[in-house]
Amino acid sequence: LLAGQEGTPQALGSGFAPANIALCKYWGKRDDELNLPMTSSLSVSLGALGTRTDLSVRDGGDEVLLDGELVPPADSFAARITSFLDLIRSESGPGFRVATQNAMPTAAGLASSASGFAALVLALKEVMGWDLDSRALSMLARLGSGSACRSLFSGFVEWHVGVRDDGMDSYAEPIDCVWPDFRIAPVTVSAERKSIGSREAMRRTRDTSRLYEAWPAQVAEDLLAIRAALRERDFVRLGETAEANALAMHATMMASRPAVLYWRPETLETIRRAWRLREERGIPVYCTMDAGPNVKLIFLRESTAAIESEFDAVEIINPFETATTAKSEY
Ligand code: 2P0
Repeated sequence: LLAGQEGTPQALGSGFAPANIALCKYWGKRDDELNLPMTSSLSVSLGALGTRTDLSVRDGGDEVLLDGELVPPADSFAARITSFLDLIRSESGPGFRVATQNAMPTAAGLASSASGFAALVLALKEVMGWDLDSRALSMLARLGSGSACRSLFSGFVEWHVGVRDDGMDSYAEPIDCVWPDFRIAPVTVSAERKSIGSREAMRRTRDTSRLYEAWPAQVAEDLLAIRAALRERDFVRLGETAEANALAMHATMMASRPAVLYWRPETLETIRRAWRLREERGIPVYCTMDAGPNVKLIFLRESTAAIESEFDAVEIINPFETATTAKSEY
């Protein structure tokens, strides 16, 4: 990927990348080193909510800051950044100071490695002077964290599974669909640190869950449905498919041995509340869940008042709001 890109690093660079939520999930790898997925996946990026990374070259080793605080090098957050930097630099250096800031709704549980690695790759492009297109940058971000390849783009994004062993055809691309009325709202049911990281959980699911055998075919079907729903602006089909896909992913996890179970009682309570809104009041609202107990609601702008009255203090995200009009602060 970086052949012929050697140059003298600039002193400073920065990058911003949005967080993303998958509507058709990435769960399980065919290559653990290169973060090559078993299936394609499709997400929506969260506009101005994401990660900003400021990067500078420094003498000595790397220094990692998160929201202004120095992170100990042994911490897994810093260690993952350093090992990613090791992939892209020669043995003689340089060292970097990586200052990362997350702009996320308060405690919404959206801070993720995806926007972090995508922002880091953009900052590195500036510092290293790489002449790379967005496809190459997406593949570089994928090496840091699989879902990061989708955070290089805004709006709806598809990560193509690829077939090659070297991963050179496994990258994300934006989908030509602007949907200004699309909304997503994280419902935080627990801010606790998760019991098992997604990396290990994915591996365990792939290796021990008999239900995982059915997952790739399910994703293939769901992707077709979601692509068609986006093309036709068919929100019910989109919501039904995304919700069913998330539930199917969790079913594969729960069938792992030992089980991977992220849900808390409040997770199910939240899902049931959304279903009640749908069944009793005809509000088209659907749920998606990732590697944790929190629920994200998806709905259309017209349902905003109903969602706000049912879910206290919920923060509603418009993925198509531009950075200049967004309320997020830096
Ligand atoms: C996704 N998740 O599609 C899925 C759904 C969580 C549940 O991608 O090991 O941090 O770095 O490739 O991308 C979370 O996993 O894992 C994830 P690695 P990643 O958003």
